[in-house]
Amino acid sequence: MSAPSADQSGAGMAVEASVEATAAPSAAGEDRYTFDDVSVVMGTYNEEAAVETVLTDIDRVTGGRANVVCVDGSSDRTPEIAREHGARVIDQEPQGYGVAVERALAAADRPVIVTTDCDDTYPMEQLPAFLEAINAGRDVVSGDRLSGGATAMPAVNRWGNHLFAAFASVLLGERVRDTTTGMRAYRREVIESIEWTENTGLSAELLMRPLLRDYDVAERQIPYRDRAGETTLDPLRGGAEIAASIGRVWVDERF
Ligand SMILES: Nc1nc2c(ncn2[C@@H]2O[C@H](COP(=O)(O)OP(=O)(O)O)[C@@H](O)[C@H]2O)c(=O)[nH]1
Ligand SMILES: [Mg+2]
Repeated sequence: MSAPSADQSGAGMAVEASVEATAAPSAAGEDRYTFDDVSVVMGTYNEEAAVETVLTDIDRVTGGRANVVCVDGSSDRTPEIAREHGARVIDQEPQGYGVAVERALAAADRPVIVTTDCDDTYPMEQLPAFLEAINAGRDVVSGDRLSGGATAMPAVNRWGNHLFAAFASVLLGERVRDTTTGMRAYRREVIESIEWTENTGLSAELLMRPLLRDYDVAERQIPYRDRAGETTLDPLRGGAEIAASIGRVWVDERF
C-alpha cells in the first residue's frame, strides 16, 4: 500500500480527451504496462445473451492477453460460456452488483484492473486507450457515457445518472460527469488501499473515494450501446440506493 503519487495534489479531475501514443511511462517511473498486466473483471448474472460477445471482444482487443474474472450468480448458461472463453469464473450467490464486483476486484491479480458490465453496453475497443491513460500516469480512468448523449440508455436511467453526477459534483466540489459507469481502469494500488462498503452504489464509491483521496482520476468519454438482455437493476430502488451511497461515502471520507 502506498500513497498517491505526489504530482497530482490539487490537480482535481481531468478529462481524458485523447491520449497520445507518445505518452510517457507511468508517473511512478516503472515500465509501461501491457495487456499482460491487465485483469478485466465483472459480475455476471444471467448474461447468456451478451457474455460471448463481451468476452470475444476482450480477447480480440487484447490479443487474448488480459486475464478475465467473472463472479457469477447466474442460473442460465453464462458461467459455462464464460469458462469456454477462458475466463476464470467464481461462483457466488447473487447478492447485488457491488458484492459481485468487489469479489471480482479482490480476485484480480494483475497491476491494472478494468471493470466492465457483461451486458455488451461498454466499448471494449477502448481498452487500449484506458491502458494508455494508466501508462500516462492516471490512477483511475473512468468511462463517461453521458457526455456523448447516451441515447441508447433508457431515459429514466439517463436522467437519474445525470442527477447522481450533479449531486456528486456538488459534494466533491468539482465536476464529475458519470458517477455510475461500469467501465473503468484502476491501478491495483487504488483498489487495495481503500475499504469498499457499497453494493448498488459501488460504482459511485469507486469514483468518489479515489477523488477524495487526491488520486489522479480522469474521465474519458465513451460510446454506450443498447443492452443485450434484461437489466438486473430496479431503477427506483436502485436509484435510491445509489443516491444514499453517494451521500454516505462523502460523509465517511470527510468526517
Ligand atoms: N454475480 C452477480 N452479478 C450481478 C449481480 N447484479 C448485477 N450483476 C452484473 O453486474 C453488471 C451490471 O448490472 P446491469 O444489470 O448491467 O446494471 P445496469 O447497467 O444498471 O443495467 C452486469 O454484468 C450484471 O450481470 C449479482 O447479484 N451477482
Ligand atoms: Mg449494465
